[in-house]
Amino acid sequence: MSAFAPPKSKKARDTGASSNGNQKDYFKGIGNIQYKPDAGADEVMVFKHYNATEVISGRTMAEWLRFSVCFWHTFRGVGSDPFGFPTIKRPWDDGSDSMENAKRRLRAAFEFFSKLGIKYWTFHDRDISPEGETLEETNRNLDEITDLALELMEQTGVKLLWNTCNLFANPRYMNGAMTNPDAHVVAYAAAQIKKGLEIGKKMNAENFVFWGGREGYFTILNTDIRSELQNMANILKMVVEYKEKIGFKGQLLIEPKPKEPARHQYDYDAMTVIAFLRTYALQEHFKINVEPNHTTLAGHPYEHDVVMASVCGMLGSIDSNTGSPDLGWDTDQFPMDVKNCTMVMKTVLEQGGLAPGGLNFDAKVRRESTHLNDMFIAHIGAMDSFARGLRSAVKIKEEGILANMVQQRYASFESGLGAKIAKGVSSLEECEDYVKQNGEPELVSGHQEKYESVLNHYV
Ligand code: XLS
Ligand code: NI
Ligand code: NI
Repeated sequence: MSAFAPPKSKKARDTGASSNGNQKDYFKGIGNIQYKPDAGADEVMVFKHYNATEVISGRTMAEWLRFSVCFWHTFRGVGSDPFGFPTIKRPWDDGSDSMENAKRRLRAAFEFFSKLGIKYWTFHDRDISPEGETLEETNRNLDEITDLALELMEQTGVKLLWNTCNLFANPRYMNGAMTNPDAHVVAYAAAQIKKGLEIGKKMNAENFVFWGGREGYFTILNTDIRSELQNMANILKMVVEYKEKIGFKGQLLIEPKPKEPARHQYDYDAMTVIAFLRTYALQEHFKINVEPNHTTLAGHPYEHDVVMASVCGMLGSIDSNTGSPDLGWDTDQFPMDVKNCTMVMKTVLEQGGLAPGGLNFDAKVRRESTHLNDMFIAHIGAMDSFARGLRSAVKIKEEGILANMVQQRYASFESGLGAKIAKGVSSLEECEDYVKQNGEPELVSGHQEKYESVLNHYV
């Protein structure tokens, strides 16, 4: 993940921007993004579908969609990849890991959030604040930076959807964090998480995310899987205890991903995480943060994990991005496919909303998209795609045509033997008697193409 690459130089470069001023001039010439439904095809710095205050199906669009900007890609991404150096240079960023630079990045970020009209943000501890020589120094840096972040949150009204700990970039975590074979490293991860929860409480985070960056294995030969899973569960139990002890109210979330950076990651997909949580009796305390690019990496259709988590009552939040399924790695692109967005919003509507979760754009502009405007265009395009998805999903729900078709398909479970099977009160003997009396079942069409045509009507 290039966004986590350490800065090349520790020396400050003159950005021409003052480090302590409050002036909002990092995005000169760009005003607040307006809703302009009749804008032409080439007008891309306006919302054509997302109208934050418009009430639709009982809530404002902002309440249904709960969009969030992620700090790591949008304010730490530099466009480097395994084959090429950074392509993206921001005027406020001198490339150093000084506290002044960290503060400038924050000020630029909050100007961006405000102009975009986005209500939430997310960050890793290490994105916003540099690591020091010791844990104590690192934590002091984080205290100072989050003081400023809180001030900016109060000034702008932007809230924290979630924070998380970066437990994968530092070399100490090369063999894992909570699942490291060395207890010393596991203790370090636990200490970092303790601070993360305190920061979450201080900033009123609505959720707290665990993404198991290096929790997995490269070879089974050197790995005691049973002990690693047990240790991870034990640390997560400590998390639940400490969260209650300090009175942090955020929802705990686990974000599945099948691979990258580890060859196999324990939190493979939504159902794997749910099985893990149930095995270790943690299911009451955690929900799932689904990232569709990870879902497709796991070999599933785009909306699969969103649906599976929701069906299990475990869908907490969504890292709304997309990949290029033809590539097979985590490209973290902005979600621009209206049909995908419709399928996600259909599930969100069916479960009555996502709060306290949201739609976090864990997405980065392409390394070729180097213009400052591209940051806006990417977010606006994705917000508009989800707004269209919401509008279509509301129509699908209100007209009820798809729901009726599905209900018809399962009608045989509404009465007679079907109802007894559905309630779990039948037996193998009774089923055998039924078949003896009724013979061979008829073939009933699944009508897949009809369902697909009906969906196309709305999108
Ligand atoms: C990486 C993950 C990461 C998490 C937060 O692939 O998506 O960005 O969302 O650690
Ligand atoms: Ni993510
Ligand atoms: Ni990802």
